[in-house]
Amino acid sequence: MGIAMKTIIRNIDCLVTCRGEGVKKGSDMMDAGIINDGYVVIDAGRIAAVGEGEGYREHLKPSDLVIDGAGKTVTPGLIDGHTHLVYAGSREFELPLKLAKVGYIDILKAGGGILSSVRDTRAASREELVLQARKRLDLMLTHGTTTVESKSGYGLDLETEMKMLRANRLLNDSQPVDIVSTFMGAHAVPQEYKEDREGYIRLIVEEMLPKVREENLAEFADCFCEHGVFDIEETRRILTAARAQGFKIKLHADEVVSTGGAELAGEMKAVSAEHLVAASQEGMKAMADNNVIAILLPTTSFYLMLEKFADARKMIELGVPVALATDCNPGTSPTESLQIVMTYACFGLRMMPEEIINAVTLNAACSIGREKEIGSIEAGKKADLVIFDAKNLNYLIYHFGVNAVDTVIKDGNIVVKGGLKC
Ligand code: IZC
Ligand code: ZN
Repeated sequence: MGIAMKTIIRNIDCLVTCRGEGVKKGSDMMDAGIINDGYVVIDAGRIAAVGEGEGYREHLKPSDLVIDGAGKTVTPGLIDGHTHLVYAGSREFELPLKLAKVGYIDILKAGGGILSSVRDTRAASREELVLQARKRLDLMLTHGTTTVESKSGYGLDLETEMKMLRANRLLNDSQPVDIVSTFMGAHAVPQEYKEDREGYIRLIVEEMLPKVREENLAEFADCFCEHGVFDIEETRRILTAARAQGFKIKLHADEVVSTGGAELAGEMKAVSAEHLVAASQEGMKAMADNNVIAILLPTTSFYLMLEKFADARKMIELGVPVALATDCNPGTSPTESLQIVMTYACFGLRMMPEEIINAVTLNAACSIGREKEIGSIEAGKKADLVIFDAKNLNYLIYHFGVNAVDTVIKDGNIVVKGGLKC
């Protein structure tokens, strides 16, 4: 990619800066730092200045690229803090089972669900995985996502987990979207260890974690803490070992039933707990007390046909910082679009547009430890921005099911124009 041109976006009807000191919670989530008639100056891949009205003129040189923001909403590049980006195959054949009300965990227990994706992913080469994931990243980018967290966990053996994490690294180095890598060998117990859970946990703790660390292939470790998957004791053990080996901690907690995952996230001072549809109030309080970020995944609740969504209003009331993500995966949320998630967050989680945009930008950046570099439009940060064809923030969430992206700027370069990848 060439040297980024100095660029000025001016006359922006709705400039949503999401500026702020660190993670936002409580009523601060309503502050999206909106500037009407705003401008942004981008230089050498960074944001050089942000302001209002004609103030951009003092920065303007004849050689600058000038973009007109009339009728547009400009936001920080969207950040997808929870995905299972790298996998082979798909699970559309599970649709009739879902409609027959066979539960997600029951499908898994019968050797389907995650284990079906494990079979496909083990059988695929690293090149095939990269090719398929790159298509998803292209879609993410054209839908406004500029940074994505990507979990392993469809290998459940050393070789395939490493293959997935190496795919993350190759992808990070070969296309515009930045990837933050999470090791999730504790996504399920593989078939061959069905009668020997202890053996699988030891494999994770004694072989997989050290090898992933040695090759520096993941920053975070995650565990699917759920009834019928890994229980609280097993999760505590796996994540304690991960932390001791230098990983930052995340957990899939209370997705279907409450097992005390949110409480454990608080106890362990995890960076984030994710899903939380069935989280207890005590769990939410433990998260608030320990500043654990809730990553909510409303399209997954929709797709699992759960009776309810996570209680975002209660979490915000209790002071839990909330982020939102797609959960992009082949089983429970096959979508690349954070825009869809934003609409579901509004109608399913009853979050306000300002809370929602903070949740897919600054708070999402905090959930992956990148808040110093990305997540808001502030001088000094990376120039990752989206220009939406929406006259204001509410409109962006109200008009749904289609892609509102006009332009995406990544590291100061225009990478999507007129909704199409450049
Ligand atoms: O493949 O089912 N919840 N893991 C935990 C998933 C959803 C992904 C999957
Ligand atoms: Zn997940």
